[in-house]
Amino acid sequence: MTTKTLTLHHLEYSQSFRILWLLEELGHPYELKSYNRDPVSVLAPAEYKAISPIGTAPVITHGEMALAESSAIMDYLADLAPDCGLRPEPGSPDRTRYLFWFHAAQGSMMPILLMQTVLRMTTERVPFFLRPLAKMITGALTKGFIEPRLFALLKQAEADLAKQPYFGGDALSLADILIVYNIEGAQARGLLGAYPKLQDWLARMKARPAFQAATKLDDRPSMILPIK
Ligand SMILES: N[C@@H](CCC(=O)N[C@@H](CS)C(=O)NCC(=O)O)C(=O)O
Repeated sequence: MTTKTLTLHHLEYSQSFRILWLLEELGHPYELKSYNRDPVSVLAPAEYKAISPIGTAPVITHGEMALAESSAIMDYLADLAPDCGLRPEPGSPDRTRYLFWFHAAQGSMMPILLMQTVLRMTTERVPFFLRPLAKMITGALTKGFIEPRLFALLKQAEADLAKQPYFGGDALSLADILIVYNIEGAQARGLLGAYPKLQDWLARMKARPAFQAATKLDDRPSMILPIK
């Protein structure tokens, strides 16, 4: 019987860092292929888009199968290691909290952070004479929509981390590994000042040997694309 090769196609400065971290936590054998972003578009290069079903990072291949979408990849990898303990069991006390944060990370928080980035980049790119108008519109969207939702999530995270040390409860779970990109992104935007529990959580995650091994393989100062 031939064993299928599991490959993480890792894009620099991207959400695929969290899959790298997960693979290091699992200790599951895998092959790593790293790709740089296109220097002009800053998007994934054409060779990456040819592998990923929807052209985005992360993507894994396992034999003939290619799977994109961070949370789907995480569940797929956890299915390969059913005893990994990274998903609180149905009926266990941490289950609901785990489900909430695993889904809120991608379903609520990530779109807001992405919207903020897109608005910032759009404002920077419009012709200078339109910039005051662009700033007015993005400012209104930021104050009226982005900030209230983002701060509600950060506030809830802070309150939950005051009760239990991990997003999924008493132990590390996929929720922590998934949300790290969001929390690191919030820190890069200077938004964690009022949230000491979140700062402490981030420091604890970064101190984990598997996180450090992933950082070494990634060979970048951060998983977040530097803000110019
Ligand atoms: N919801 C998707 C989002 C993927 C996504 O937007 N990835 C970004 C990297 S952080 C990307 O692929 N950017 C490069 C591109 O769009 O070409 C996931 O979690 O996998």
